[in-house]
Amino acid sequence: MVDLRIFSYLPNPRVMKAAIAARALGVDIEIVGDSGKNLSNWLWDVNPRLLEEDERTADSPHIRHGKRGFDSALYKTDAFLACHPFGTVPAAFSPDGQIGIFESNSILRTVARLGKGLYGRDEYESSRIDSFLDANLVFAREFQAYLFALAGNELDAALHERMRDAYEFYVAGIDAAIGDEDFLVGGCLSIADISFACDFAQFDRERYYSKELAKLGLVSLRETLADTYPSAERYHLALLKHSDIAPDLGPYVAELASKLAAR
Ligand SMILES: N[C@@H](CCC(=O)N[C@@H](CS)C(=O)NCC(=O)O)C(=O)O
Repeated sequence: MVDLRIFSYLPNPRVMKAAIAARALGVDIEIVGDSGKNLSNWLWDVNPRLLEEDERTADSPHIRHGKRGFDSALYKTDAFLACHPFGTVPAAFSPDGQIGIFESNSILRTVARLGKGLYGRDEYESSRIDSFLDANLVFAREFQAYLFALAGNELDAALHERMRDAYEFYVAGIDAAIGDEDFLVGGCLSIADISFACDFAQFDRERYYSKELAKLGLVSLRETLADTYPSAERYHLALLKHSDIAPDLGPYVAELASKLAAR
């Protein structure tokens, strides 16, 4: 039996957080899922599965409306929602399916706890790691809404300004914390670095919309990072090459780079 099961759309940098930590710590996790587009054809359940076509009907007892990032109908069972009250993926489950763990940073924490590593040397370091994870979640939620608006051609100046404030606040803190160091806490890789690497790789998608931003007279915040926050930029690029991180994030970042080149 695996130590943790995760259901999500794939590839998903939020899932990569757990995958990176699991490989580094030797924790056995199982990741099940499909492309974002196809996840609307799945039963979101404690035992997720692809639905047959005749099960995907408007009168299905499991039908729900997507709330965040999904416009289509989704099929979520009551058992899934009992474990995952916010109804989101990535959705992790204890091996017996009794306990749902949501929020990718908390799924990452689960792996670190199971593998007894990457989570600081004492309670103070663990708590400082938690501080970075919490700050990171706030930033990630801001850029999630911003990227949805960009993808849906719904961005306006007010949302861009809100994103810029969130970006300045968060990235200035990371830049100051990292300075010339390689890792955020305790001089070695921790889940704070892994979470930053994965979320920031997702924020990198903002660069894909630089033309749309320019049309609105706005700048890509990501494009300004190297000039304004060189320590954060150096740290981000170094993490992408880290031997524990590159196997998961490498293909994701490479795909974005090829899409950018093709634009
Ligand atoms: N902060 C959460 C974000 C999770 C999230 O918002 N997931 C969205 C997809 S990006 C979702 O599952 N939406 C389900 C729905 O629309 O009902 C995390 O890091 O896990």
